[in-house]
Amino acid sequence: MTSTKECIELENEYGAKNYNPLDVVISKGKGIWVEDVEGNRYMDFLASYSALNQGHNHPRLVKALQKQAEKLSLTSRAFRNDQLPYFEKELCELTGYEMMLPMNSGAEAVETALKAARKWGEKVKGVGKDKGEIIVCSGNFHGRTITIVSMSDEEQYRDGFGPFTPGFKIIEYNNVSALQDAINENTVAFMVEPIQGEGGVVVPDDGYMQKVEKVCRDNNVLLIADEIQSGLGRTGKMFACDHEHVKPDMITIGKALSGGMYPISAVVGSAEVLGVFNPGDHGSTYGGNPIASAVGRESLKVIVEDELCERSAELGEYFMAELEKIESPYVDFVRGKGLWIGVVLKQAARPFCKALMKKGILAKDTHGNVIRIAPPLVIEKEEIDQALTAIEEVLTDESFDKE
Ligand code: IF1
Repeated sequence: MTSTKECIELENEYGAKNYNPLDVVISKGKGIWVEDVEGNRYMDFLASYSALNQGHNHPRLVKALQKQAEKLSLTSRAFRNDQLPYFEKELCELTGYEMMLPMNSGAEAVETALKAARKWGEKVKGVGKDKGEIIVCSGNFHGRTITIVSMSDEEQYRDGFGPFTPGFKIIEYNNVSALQDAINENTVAFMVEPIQGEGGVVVPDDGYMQKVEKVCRDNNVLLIADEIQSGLGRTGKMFACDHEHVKPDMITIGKALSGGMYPISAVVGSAEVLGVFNPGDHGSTYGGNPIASAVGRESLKVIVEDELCERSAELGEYFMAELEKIESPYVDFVRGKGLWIGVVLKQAARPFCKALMKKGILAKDTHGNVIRIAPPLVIEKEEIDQALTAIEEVLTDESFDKE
């Protein structure tokens, strides 16, 4: 019989060591709940980095996947399929953009946006050939391809992977004048996370995105929001940019675009920008395939019809207020938006995540000292209360070493 021990041993023997997961081997999921191979139940407070906003195995998504899989799985984009056109239309209508381009992983959506921005720079803005510059922020996380780690300032993500793609400038996050100062005649785009995930759920000052939008507009620089993690309800609005009524030139979307059912990503944007692509310029074998398109369509409907944005806003506010009431010697402060909360500790968060796991809550530390709390948006208030009891026990347990 499969056991936790056996699974861990097999991974240790055969798997590349690019992860160091908590030692829980999950075999089943439903809503916010997962079960390990020994039958222990846990609340999933990571939700696969917000891919599971709709919860594990949402029945409508399982059905959409099964139904399409029985009919047609892949055509490649050399031929057309009867799902992609509707996915394109529905995503554009939901987001208010003119065009979309489907890919698979988040990193591919980011690469797509970078390519569109560079090409727009050369062909529309009139920046010289190979001269386009793209500005990004310190502490960013946009994925792990060589080009994307070329824009990272996290040493571990880059170490050993050079030479890097040129043409990027890194400025301080949450600093509008740094953006103004970094722009020159070759700047084609500014790419930013409206809230930084990997950085530890870092929420910028109110008005930051609005000011950034104005600076970009005034300088004919594209604003690209990476909403792969922050989008699709996580922060209490469909997109984090909606909190400030900001409309970027492009948005990258991924993760919850399939509710965990399938790797699906997309870029949405104006016709002026995404219109730069001609046949043969860009693509992907699986991008926009019928299963992805069918699942993507249903995922969007679930977000709207299950009112996941509203739930995230309401329950997130409640959760954060209750977390703030916990008197813990270890907690520095709590921050976040919607059901995306960082409990910032004065010390390493991993031992606390391990203790939470023993109490049936799977959460992940980030940025060393932050406990990231981001459950599926289908969570019930009673489940939050149940979790709060466990979280309070852990955060007030005196047996942790104070560092
Ligand atoms: C891993 C972090 C989260 C993302 C944004 C693009 C991507 C991601 C804003 C790329 C991916 C993930 C991937 C996951 C860890 C993770 C992460 F801690 F590393 F930063 F979520 F906070 N833009 N985020 O957050 O999407 O290519 O992975 O589909 O294991 O690397 P992807």
